[in-house]
Amino acid sequence: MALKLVIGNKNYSSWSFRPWIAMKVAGVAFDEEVISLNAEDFKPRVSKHSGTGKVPVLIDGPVQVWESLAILEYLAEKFPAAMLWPQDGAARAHARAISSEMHAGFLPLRRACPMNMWRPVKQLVLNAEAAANVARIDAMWTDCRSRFGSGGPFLFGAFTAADAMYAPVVSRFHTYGISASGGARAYMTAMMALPAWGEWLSAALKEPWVLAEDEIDWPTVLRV
Ligand SMILES: N[C@@H](CCC(=O)N[C@@H](CS)C(=O)NCC(=O)O)C(=O)O
Repeated sequence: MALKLVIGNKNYSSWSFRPWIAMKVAGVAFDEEVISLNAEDFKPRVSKHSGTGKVPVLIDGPVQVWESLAILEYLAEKFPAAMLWPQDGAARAHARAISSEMHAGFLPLRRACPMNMWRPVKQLVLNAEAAANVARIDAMWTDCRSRFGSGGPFLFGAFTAADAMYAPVVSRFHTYGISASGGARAYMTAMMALPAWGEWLSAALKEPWVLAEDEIDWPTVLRV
């Protein structure tokens, strides 16, 4: 039976984007079920698979996995050839640490800059807490690229779960015109050039659902 990933809107659902892009880049076949976060039946449909009532959820026969990072761990175990974590132990520990840091943190940035893939690039002046998050992420990306990135354009060279965890942050930096240093900017360019990125983006741009709380220009909705 095919794997199924239950996700929210491609335009807005940053947590959904993480396992989705990892599965696409890894070449894992799966069905997807997209449920708009504001659909009336969102909670009952998602709660059939996850007690949190949140997306994403991965369904693999009788196995149901929620929480984006747990889904990535499940995929890494089930598809070892995809090498979703770096092979080197030190690099793998680092990748897990920055992935956990993302999963647990950066709330000011997430609140100030909701993922919104159809918003045209337009600079936003950040508050001090969000700017501190940006500085930390820029330093982290630059450090990963210089220490572990020699084998490719991603944080640990080849694409890993850590890149999946930061994919929505790349999108936010891009959308809100956040300036990033040279290495971080090159990393963003590599991420946004992934065919999987383009596939997600073109589906996002066609979605009809508008969520006021994620539109920072509300009541104006800027769409490319
Ligand atoms: N920690 C969770 C966060 C999941 C989450 O907050 N998902 C949002 C969509 S991006 C959601 O389902 N929101 C709907 C709701 O809270 O009712 C994860 O990593 O998967």
